Amino acid sequence: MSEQVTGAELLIEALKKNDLKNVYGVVGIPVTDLARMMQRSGMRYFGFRREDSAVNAAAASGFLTGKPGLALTVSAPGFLNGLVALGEATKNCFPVIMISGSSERHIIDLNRGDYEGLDQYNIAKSFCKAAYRVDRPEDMGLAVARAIRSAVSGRPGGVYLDLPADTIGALLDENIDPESTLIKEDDPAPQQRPSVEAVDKAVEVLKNAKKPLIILGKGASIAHAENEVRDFIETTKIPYLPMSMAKGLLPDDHESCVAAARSLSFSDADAIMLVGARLNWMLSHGEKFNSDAKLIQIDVDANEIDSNKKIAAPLVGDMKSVFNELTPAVKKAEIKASQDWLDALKAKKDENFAKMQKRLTTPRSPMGYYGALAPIKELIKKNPDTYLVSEGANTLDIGRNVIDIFKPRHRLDTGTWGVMGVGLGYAIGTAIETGKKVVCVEGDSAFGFDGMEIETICRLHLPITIVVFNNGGIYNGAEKDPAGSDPAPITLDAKGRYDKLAEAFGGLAYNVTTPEELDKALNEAFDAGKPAIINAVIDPALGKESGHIGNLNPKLGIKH
Ligand code: ADP
Ligand code: TZD
Ligand code: MG
Repeated sequence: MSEQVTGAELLIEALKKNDLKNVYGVVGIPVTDLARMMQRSGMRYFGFRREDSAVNAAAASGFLTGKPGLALTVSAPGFLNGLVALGEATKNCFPVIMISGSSERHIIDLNRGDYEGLDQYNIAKSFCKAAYRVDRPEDMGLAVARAIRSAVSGRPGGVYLDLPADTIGALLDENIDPESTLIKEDDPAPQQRPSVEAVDKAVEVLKNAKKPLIILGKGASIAHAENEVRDFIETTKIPYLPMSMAKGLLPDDHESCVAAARSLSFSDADAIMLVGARLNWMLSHGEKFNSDAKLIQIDVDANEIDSNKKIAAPLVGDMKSVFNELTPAVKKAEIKASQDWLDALKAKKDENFAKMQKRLTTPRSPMGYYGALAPIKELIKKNPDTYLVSEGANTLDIGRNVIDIFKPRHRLDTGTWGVMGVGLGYAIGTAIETGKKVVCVEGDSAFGFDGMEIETICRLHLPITIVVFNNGGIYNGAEKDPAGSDPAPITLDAKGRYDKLAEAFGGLAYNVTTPEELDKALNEAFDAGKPAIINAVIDPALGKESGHIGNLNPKLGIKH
């Protein structure tokens, strides 16, 4: 660093010192030069079309690498565009730091009216795990250290870092050694071991169980605990159900996976072990479990325990440490799932597999969801290193059941907040961080939220194949307004050619109407490793209201 350094230089040096080198953002006043300087200093800066996509890319990076992803936005509107994604990352427990340029405090605090002026710092607080504002250049190193530790320790999440324009440009006092202001974080997410009593209690519950079940949540993926989880499951033979972003921790075709016997396992299990999975809406707050089932919960956040149901045996600690204590204890207690229970689940699984196979292979015209998903399922099976990103309602829900995942953290989707418009940002972050191919399965509505990121994908030459399930609507596309001639609230353009967007930016474009055409286009685009959009025409009459969660709609008694 030169003798007198700016806040911008100190920020960059602090990030680099902590091995944070990729930044996803959108520039403008007051961060354009900052982004240039990042790039010139050896960091990689990736420019997006909207801030939520940039923050989503950074969040995907956090999920995949375990280090906080970095996003950069301009003030007020850019900040607000990014805030949904920051909120979502926080809900998802993905570590990410959103850095936004902001106005000078003396203008904001007296509400004097600034270009893109907003009290960002105070607004951000309720949408993230922690928010920090840096008022002096000498605090830049401290701010980055605090942001990193907040993002990754305990339950990971989103952190907001507010950079007023005057701090970015401020010069460090020449009497302060710049290097002395920087901090390299050492062990930012320290182990948290469960107590011996907690482990004993969990073993006791498992010992008394006749029909134990494990629900694997994305907390286990975030913790990179695949080896520990596998050891536990293969030791005890306890059947498990993966939540969507826990798919692939163990391959979905593992003999202990009972995803295809979900209802039976919920209704019959007498002990359920939640492994990094909250009892939130995704698990119907535990209401569908056998009401006598005893619950065990592994979570790094003690506050999660008893949040919806009484937890008989809480195991509070980080996932790896918990299994390091629990697995030897269950080995010693010789805990094994009973063969009767496994046989009952296997019978149900076989029955449901047969039904699924029929759905996937029964020809129908126009093309349906299952017919369109079959070639994608095959492609991922043949190429298990491929990452799958998905969003939509029916597209997401049916796809989650159909497409098997074979490797940890190889599926990213709408997540805990159910947000549309995450797909392309996640796909871009994933392709950049892993260097691997990504298939992005998008409902036509979902794609509309962030579709312009196809320009980003093409500009960066990323190997992302987007398949748009075009059924002409939010949920479906066949509805008419019975009282007039305006399109119905759920209607979109079923004849729209989403593939043409790829063509506009030099990507590959396909329009397909049958599973065979989709298979051919998908494999061609995938093999080419180039940006591609496949417009997959799906029967507009198909698609249930709200996919698999239509029960959450208030009942207003209208016909549709
Ligand atoms: P899913 O949606 O897959 O059911 P959730 O997002 O609801 O999963 O739950 C993830 C849980 O995992 C959160 O409660 C979070 O606190 C927990 N978690 C995150 N990281 C770890 C970790 N390293 N060790 C243990 N628990 C973790
Ligand atoms: N806005 C945002 C940001 N997130 C949302 N989840 C919604 C609106 C509401 N919504 C859903 O919950 S799913 C969905 C919307 C708009 C799109 C469903 O249509 P699709 O998928 O075309 O993506 P299918 O296959 O037609 O069901
Ligand atoms: Mg649709």
